[in-house]
Amino acid sequence: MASPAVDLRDWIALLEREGELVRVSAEVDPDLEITEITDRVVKAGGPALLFEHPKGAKHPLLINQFGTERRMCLAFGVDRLDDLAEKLAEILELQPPQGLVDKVRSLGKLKSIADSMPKEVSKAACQEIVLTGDEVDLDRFPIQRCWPLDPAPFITLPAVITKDRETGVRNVGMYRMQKLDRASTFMHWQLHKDGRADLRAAPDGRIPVAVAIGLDPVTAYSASAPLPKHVGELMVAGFLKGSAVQLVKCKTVDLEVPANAEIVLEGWVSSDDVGLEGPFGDHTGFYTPAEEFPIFRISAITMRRDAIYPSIVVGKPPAEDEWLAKATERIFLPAIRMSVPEVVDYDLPTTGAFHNCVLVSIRKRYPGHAKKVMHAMWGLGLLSLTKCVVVVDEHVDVHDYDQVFFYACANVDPKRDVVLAEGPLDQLDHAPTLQAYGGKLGIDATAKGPDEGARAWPAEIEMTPEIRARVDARWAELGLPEHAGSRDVQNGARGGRLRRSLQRTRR
Ligand SMILES: Cc1cc2nc3c(=O)[nH]c(=O)nc-3n(C[C@H](O)[C@H](O)[C@H](O)COP(=O)(O)O)c2cc1C
Ligand SMILES: [Mn+2]
Repeated sequence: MASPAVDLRDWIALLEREGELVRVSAEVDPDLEITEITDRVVKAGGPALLFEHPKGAKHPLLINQFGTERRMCLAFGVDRLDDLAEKLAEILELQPPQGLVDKVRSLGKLKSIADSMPKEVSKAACQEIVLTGDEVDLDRFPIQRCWPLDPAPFITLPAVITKDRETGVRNVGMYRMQKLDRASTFMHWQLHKDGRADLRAAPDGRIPVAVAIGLDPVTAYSASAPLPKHVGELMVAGFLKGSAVQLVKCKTVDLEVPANAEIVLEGWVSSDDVGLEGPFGDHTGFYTPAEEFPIFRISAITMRRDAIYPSIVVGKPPAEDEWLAKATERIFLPAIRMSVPEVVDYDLPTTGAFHNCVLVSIRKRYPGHAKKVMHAMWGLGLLSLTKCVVVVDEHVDVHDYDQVFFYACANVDPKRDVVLAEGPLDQLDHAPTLQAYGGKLGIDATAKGPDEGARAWPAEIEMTPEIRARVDARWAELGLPEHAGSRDVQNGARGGRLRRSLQRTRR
């Protein structure tokens, strides 16, 4: 596998070499039309699209760069997304070294962390062109109006950079930005997000903000990663890329931005400069209603010559953001295991819009263990917003939704095994009675015994390994269809798309 792309252009070239990109030279309208074209291509598992002539704009638009597992793996330079988890697990589980060989190996790992810290450079491609004052003009970019009830165009793939006044820790978050006019947008950082916390903590209620648009795919991904507030996204991006993110000082605000960005917006956000943002056709599959958010006043636009503007459309799943979320699911598994080591694996179904449902398999050891894990999930980072947690035993493949459904039905006495709780919910969820707060459902679909109030648990039906091996060996001779002989056909489960494609490793 090649190492990850160094910038967006390098990434586009890689996609093109791999047959993963189609250039569209016909003029298309960023107002709704690009959404309709892209949504069809995304849902068909099609290629990234480079719209070379978006109507009314001076820059081309890249979309669907993340839309398949293969492209996501190309982005990270891995064969499987699980390889990323293994890389992180090595660091997280670093033990005191035993012998000399062990010591040398640990030093190598520590060095790779040290080398991951962002580095400052003095000259950057993202500042080849600098526009200030009246020259600041968002109209030059093909900003998409994504869905019919959206009131305006939205910048959908930004990396929004702020700093914690107290600790100096830099935050990078992906928060959509509704265009207000040539030189201002809204800043949609939600209740539970770090960018918003940085504004809340500013003594004078005003902070500088820089927005990097058009990054290499790993750095762009890192803006969407739900890291603890004190962990820098750019350090993680550097670690995942295997080379430090290079930063350059902004021209009009006291912040640094990735030097390789195509476009940078610099400016200010104040807590008393707000307005009604939205509605917006969101990843929930519904329009999130208009709500008050702060306004971002742009003091400068800096960019590369011939800057390329990247975008993404969220909507009814599956959409392009599916694979950004799947990368997060895989990358965070070792971190979850640090706090909840009994977790074997977990899955956030795309159709559950990620925060609606978590399926988790555990090594169950004591009465109430599944219920303990539900509460752990409801206490972990942004997983705390999860509405429904289904817990299954370690032998169940959580990526095979038919299997999970089988156990969630077969192993459950709703009176005994269902937990109803309350807690914080996603701000965008339209269903709860109150916004951002409401009910939670836990389903214990593990096997239970008398120590949990069940009767003696029956044995599950399984064929012996000897007979299985014999039939495997004889399949060809039987003259039956080849695919029916696959071991995947067990428990009545057909095996989900994800299971087939991701080929998990278990520990
Ligand atoms: C395409 C896309 C769009 C997103 N839009 C928003 C948004 O508008 N507001 C928001 O708060 N989070 C949004 N998110 C989720 C955040 O990027 C994510 O929660 C991230 O962890 C935020 O960074 P933070 O943890 O540093 O706050 C979006 C994620 C993706 C992939
Ligand atoms: Mn953060």
